[in-house]
Amino acid sequence: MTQVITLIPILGDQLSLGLSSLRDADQASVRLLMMEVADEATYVRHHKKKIAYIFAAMRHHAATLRAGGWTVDYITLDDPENSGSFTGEIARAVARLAPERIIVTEAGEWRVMAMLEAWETIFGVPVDIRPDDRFIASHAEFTTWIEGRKQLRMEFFYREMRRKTGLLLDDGKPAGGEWNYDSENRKPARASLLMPRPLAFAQDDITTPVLALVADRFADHPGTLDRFDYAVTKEDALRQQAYFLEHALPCFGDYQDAMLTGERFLWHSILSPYINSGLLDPLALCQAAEAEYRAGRAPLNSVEGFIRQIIGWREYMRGIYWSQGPDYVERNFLDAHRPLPAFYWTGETDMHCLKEAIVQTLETAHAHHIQRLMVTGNYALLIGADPRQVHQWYLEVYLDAYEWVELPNTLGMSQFADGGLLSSKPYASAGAYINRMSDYCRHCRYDVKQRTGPDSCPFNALYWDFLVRNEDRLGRNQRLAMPYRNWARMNAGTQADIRASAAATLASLDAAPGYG
Ligand code: FAD
Ligand code: DLZ
Ligand code: SF4
Repeated sequence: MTQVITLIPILGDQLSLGLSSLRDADQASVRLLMMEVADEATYVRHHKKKIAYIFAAMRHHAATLRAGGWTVDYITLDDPENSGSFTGEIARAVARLAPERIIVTEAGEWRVMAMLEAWETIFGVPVDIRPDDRFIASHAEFTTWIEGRKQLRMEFFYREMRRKTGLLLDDGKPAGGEWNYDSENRKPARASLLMPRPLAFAQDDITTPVLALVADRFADHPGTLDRFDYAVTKEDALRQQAYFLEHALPCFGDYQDAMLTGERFLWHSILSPYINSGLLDPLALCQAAEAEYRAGRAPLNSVEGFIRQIIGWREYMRGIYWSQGPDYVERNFLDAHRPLPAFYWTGETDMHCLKEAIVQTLETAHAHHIQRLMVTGNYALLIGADPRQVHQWYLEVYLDAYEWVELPNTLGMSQFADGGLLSSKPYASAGAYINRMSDYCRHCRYDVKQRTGPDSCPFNALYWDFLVRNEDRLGRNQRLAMPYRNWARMNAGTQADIRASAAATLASLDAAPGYG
């Protein structure tokens, strides 16, 4: 029997064959270790579909690795010996195999990185923690980029990433003459028979037992397992990628910010779960999107917009997460402390926009960006919800949620809890924005045109109340000068009515039990 000298743990979001820890490894003397562990499934109460997705994708990936010649120790959640934690499983593997060293690709969050960094001391075995080069910018590159900048703006970072990757460049200049076509990407959508729907993948004999296991062990977690049809292999994720490029990318730009009743996916790609867990390669995906533009099959505003989300926003969020340190999660610039309302876990609310976003989240573990930012995020911001609870909710309920990407999006972009590191003003809006970008208000029991009273859209009074409540912190923000001026122009009676309406909404939230 060959002496095992190298142990390589592969975490649940490291499902890529080109992973840095596997590079140059000698298959004959390496043991791979994959672990389904209770601690990772329960440190927050992940959506049932999210746990099922991760376990099913991990099991399929283990099969692929074995077929490729690797020896894999795969620890299932129901293994009676399962210790329940990454470190417990490394302890068992070290006892079983006596490895001479451990090689691991860095983890995607501070909490797990701290575990990896402790292994060398705990086990007395050298641990080589390698960079995760599935990302385009290294930690060092991002740190260099932020050094000396007073204001961080994604747009400038994005241009660097365009230059680094060569994406959409013609002789070093941006294709079409502009770096960014966002102004063309704000059309509201109409229900269309031609709207693409993401592909639905059948469950196989690896996925079916995972669903039974999750149903049994995580019955009290949010969400449903009904109609689990996500891809759980690289091949199927590539099928969804090809489907998106052909059918949805051409309209992606135009309708990027649109929302429609009953339309859960619109022209979005639904690829984030696959990119984030490693089944899809972000750079190869962007190159494939560029090829659609070069071949004349997709317009520039769509392709540039899509590529910007991935090499711009996605990389930028990761850079912010690691550059701000583990205490970033503690920030609460607006000193907000209200519990997140219980309806975030049930969808039981008369506010149609929130109901649509939350019910689809519980059913599919997915919502698109504008639903996350301008519906659920906006409402949480306006009522003064505790950003840490908001963060926990987003981390729990979305299939694509890993802390490195979820936290800056939620705490920074959506809740303004970092005081403006990520966005120059809060993404706060009254009902008019939702009305402009969706058909939600037409189906709602509230009237988006009314500012006060029992039938008024709650977003309206809450919006003004949010500004007034936070005037100390936001009143000097130049980008909010106009709304503050508009507030000052209202007569005292109108102001009092608005504040009373908001107070009634907030009091009703405080009277209902929040989620414990
Ligand atoms: P598309 O609209 O098709 O976009 C293409 C790709 O661009 C996505 O797959 C994703 O990889 C990337 N992308 C787009 N916007 C962002 C962004 N703001 N940050 C990072 N990548 C982006 N995205 C996550 O991947 N995980 C999260 O946990 C997450 N949490 C979020 C929380 C909040 C409050 C908000 C406002 C946004 C969050 N996002 C998160 C960003 C975005 O909503 C999702 O990436 C997107 O909805 C995924 O669906 P899609 O694949 O159809 O995206
Ligand atoms: C999110 C998650 C869940 C639910 N379960 C596991 C698991 O059992 N095993 C595993 O290796 N990873 C899991 N993950 C992902 C990790 O919690 C973590 O997010 C990543 O390893 C990044 O640090
Ligand atoms: Fe949402 Fe207000 Fe429109 Fe109702 S009226 S859907 S609560 S924005």
